[in-house]
Amino acid sequence: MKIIDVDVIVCSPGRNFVTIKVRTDEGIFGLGDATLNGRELAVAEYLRQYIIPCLIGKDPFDTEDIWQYLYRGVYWRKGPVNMTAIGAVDMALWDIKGKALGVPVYNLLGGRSRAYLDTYTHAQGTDLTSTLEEIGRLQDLGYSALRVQCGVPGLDKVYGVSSHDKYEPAREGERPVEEVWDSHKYIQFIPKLFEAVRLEFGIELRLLHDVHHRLTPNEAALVGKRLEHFDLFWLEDTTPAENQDALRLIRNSTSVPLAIGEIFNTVYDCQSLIINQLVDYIRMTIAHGGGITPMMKVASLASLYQIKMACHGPSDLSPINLAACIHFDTTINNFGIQEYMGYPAMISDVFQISHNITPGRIEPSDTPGLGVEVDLDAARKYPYKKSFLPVNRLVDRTLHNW
Ligand code: KDG
Ligand code: MG
Repeated sequence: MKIIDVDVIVCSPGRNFVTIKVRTDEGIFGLGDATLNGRELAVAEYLRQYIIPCLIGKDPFDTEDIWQYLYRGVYWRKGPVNMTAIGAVDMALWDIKGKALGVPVYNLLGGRSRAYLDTYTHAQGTDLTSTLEEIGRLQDLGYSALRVQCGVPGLDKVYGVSSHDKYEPAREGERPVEEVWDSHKYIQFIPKLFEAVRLEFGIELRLLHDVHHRLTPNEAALVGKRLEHFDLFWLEDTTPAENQDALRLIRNSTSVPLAIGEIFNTVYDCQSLIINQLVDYIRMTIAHGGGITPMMKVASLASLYQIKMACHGPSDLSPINLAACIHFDTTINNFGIQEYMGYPAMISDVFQISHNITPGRIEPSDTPGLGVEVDLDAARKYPYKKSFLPVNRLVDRTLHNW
């Protein structure tokens, strides 16, 4: 079998997605998600100009060699644009392999390690009252694991907590909107949030919280300690990931489980965190982590240290990435939990999935390949809309991490 052509489709059914369709001389095609929130066209053009010409004529079964060719062969390694493009190609090739052999991708990776996947979703509100209401609503729907985010009193907007009901921080426009941050206000408020949640809902709910890289190592240690007795499932991205030693300070100060890695692109971004056992969950996802091929290696390394994989699954990645995560999660032994935020209703015009998704749970399907379809005619009805993630500043306008 040979690759003969690759389409790059950019569409916006509710938000922007970059999709690739790898075509073969045998009529079988594979789908990949190349979406990088706020930088979509950079990946699309990188694919068109540099990656796709190198794929023509290659055998799509050679997933390892093609991955090495695209990663090591290029000389310029790593980076989110590069790795997202490679990730999309890799997942599309696994899709082709599965379809050609008539098996779901998880059967090519090691088979089923579990019957279903636990998922968590987002519960958020602009203030304490609306956040508690949202948790109650989601719990009634059947969710038992929730990422709880709440507007901080005195701050206008907090990483994606907006007036509308869904977490959607990207905003249409020619340049990013700006948000304002105050770590002191946040640190004072956040224990009150979790105290109120536990008081109202008891100890059964699994609670997750995302700090979104906002704190210094010492502030993160303090927050971890103050949240310890609320028994969190995890505390995510407490500090910017570039300084991996920061995690040692946090780890030595608190037993709160730590998650990190949604912006990581290679195993090297988490190698020292894993072998030094400084985190509990790795949040790399298939698209941004360079595909299924390298992510299986990350999972294997993490498994040696009882660290679990918990793929980033935001609605700014398409159902194709989610499908790739589902196959990966189904097969690895060290699966933690899968994030599933849901999508705007119009997404199903373009993407059709075969997995059974219910509140708090995903059951993988045995459809050959990744088990997801894309309707290209429908995609054309939703043209790309330039959007950016926000930029974040302190009250005195010093630039801070978003
Ligand atoms: O594009 C950025 C979002 O995917 C990110 O803000 C979501 O932090 C996030 C999460 O944990 O889902
Ligand atoms: Mg996150």
